[in-house]
Amino acid sequence: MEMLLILAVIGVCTAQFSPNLGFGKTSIVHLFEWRWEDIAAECERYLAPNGFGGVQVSPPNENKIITNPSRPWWERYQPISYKICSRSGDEQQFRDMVTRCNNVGVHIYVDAVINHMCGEGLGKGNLSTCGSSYDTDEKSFPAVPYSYLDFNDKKCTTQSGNIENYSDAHQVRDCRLVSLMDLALEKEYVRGKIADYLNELIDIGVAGFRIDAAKHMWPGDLLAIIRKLNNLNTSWFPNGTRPLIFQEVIDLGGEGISASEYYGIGRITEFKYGAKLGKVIRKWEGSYGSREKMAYLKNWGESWGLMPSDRALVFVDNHDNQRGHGGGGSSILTFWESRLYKMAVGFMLAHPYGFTRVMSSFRWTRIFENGKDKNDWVGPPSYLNESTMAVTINEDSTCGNGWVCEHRWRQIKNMVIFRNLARDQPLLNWWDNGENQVAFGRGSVGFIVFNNDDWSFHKSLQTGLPAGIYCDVISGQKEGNTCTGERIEVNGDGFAQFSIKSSDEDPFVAIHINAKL
Ligand code: QV4
Ligand code: CA
Repeated sequence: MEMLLILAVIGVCTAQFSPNLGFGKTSIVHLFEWRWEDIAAECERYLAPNGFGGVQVSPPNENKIITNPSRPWWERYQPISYKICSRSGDEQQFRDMVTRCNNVGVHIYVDAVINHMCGEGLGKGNLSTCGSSYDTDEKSFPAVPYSYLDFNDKKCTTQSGNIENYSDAHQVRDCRLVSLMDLALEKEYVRGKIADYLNELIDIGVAGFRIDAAKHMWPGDLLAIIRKLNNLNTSWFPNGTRPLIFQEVIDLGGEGISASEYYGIGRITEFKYGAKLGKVIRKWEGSYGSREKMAYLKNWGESWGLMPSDRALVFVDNHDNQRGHGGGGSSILTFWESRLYKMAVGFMLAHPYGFTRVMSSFRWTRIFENGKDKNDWVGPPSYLNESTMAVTINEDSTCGNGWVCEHRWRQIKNMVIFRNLARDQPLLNWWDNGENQVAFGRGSVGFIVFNNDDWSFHKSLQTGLPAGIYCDVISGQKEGNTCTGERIEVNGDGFAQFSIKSSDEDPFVAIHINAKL
């Protein structure tokens, strides 16, 4: 009896680390700022057929409409209520998206903004995405409702009321993040309102949550909220399935709060991953003063100071650090530097460490002044009436209307498939030249080779794969029984000859058993 009880408790506690992906799936994609109706269509026409397991969606709840600057993407991080009503669509459209995506085995993960409401000092009004009123002077959000009793101001001791010093854990949790009105999460009432919101989403069919600004919440408060959450909707998930929780804690070291404080609650966004991998692919100086090189990736993972793999949600860039917000710094690679970016995403998807998230962005006009992008606020492509533009699909399967759709880039899409095939396979047959030419395999299902040096690569390597002719899924892909890219012949002993010029458009090659001709 006692044993059963212990097992039951452990079951409840560990389940929120599971990605809750359909069988054989390994990755999700962040469709940043997409409309619900476009996501629904994308699940059916592209994500399901190409092995994507899920979508992280932008915050679905009602937010403050910001007019200065005009409709920045970041207005969605300023909640006014928990009504499902945003620039991405209304509740009906959200429900339709979740249903249609779940029905094709692609799950939805919601960005949950629960640490705060909108910025202070906005006064009184109803300029919100659903027209709900707010009064920041009275600290009142009637559509929840929250009143002045539900905010943290009494606990915060800084002069400004804002976080001033990130080495003081009390400030970081009890004061305002960039003036955003900080909720008193120790209050049962506040916890209940948040849990009601998240439970409504769970009942609609979502599979988990990104917890925005988790570093700014006491782990105990957050855990208390997570414990109130329902199991997932049994129309699509097995009985007793807990929602996946991944917490946004930016821990690059050297602050008062460490990501490890949150290991017990769920997974955590590993910001060191993209920062360090960016340095390696750029061949910048590393922590020890010498130039980083890909050969050092031989022990990539925990040995690099990354958190335990089963706690990590990993990504090359996210919606913040691709435009200079949040953590990571200048080493972060994005679609703007597509050649290096594809290598970084390719490496991430081939390597067994962590649970992987692919970024999918919109384009904006960058204006750099003193190294900072003045247009870092610019919102999604939009029509004159300020509504978000539809994602159109071009004949070559790229996206129109300013949507970048990195997840549709052949190299990235094919590596998502590679990762699915390799999911239970160990990293084997590592090879490197001591510089920036590296190769490794995943069991006997896949093999990848990179040449990030300034000279040609020409070598025979042990792939671990069965003999045959394979199609490189980076320079092309297998279509029917033909290969639109380079062919690689694996001999009976597992060896294959690889040639990669440093001038190649994509200086890497990947083969896997499903790309055998
Ligand atoms: C400004 C000043 C304040 C001042 C205030 C009032 O900075 O000092 O008191 O005006 O005059 C926007 C503006 C910001 C403004 C604030 C409040 O950019 O200048 O404050 O609104 O009006 C996003 C954006 C923020 C944006 C916020 C709310 O990145 O720029 O702030 O949305 O609209 C840390 C955290 C981490 C966080 C990261 C960005 O530890 O949790 O910073 N990341 C998440 C999200 C991120 C989001 C938030 C948290 C907040 O990923 O997108 O911030 O929900 O590292
Ligand atoms: Ca807080």
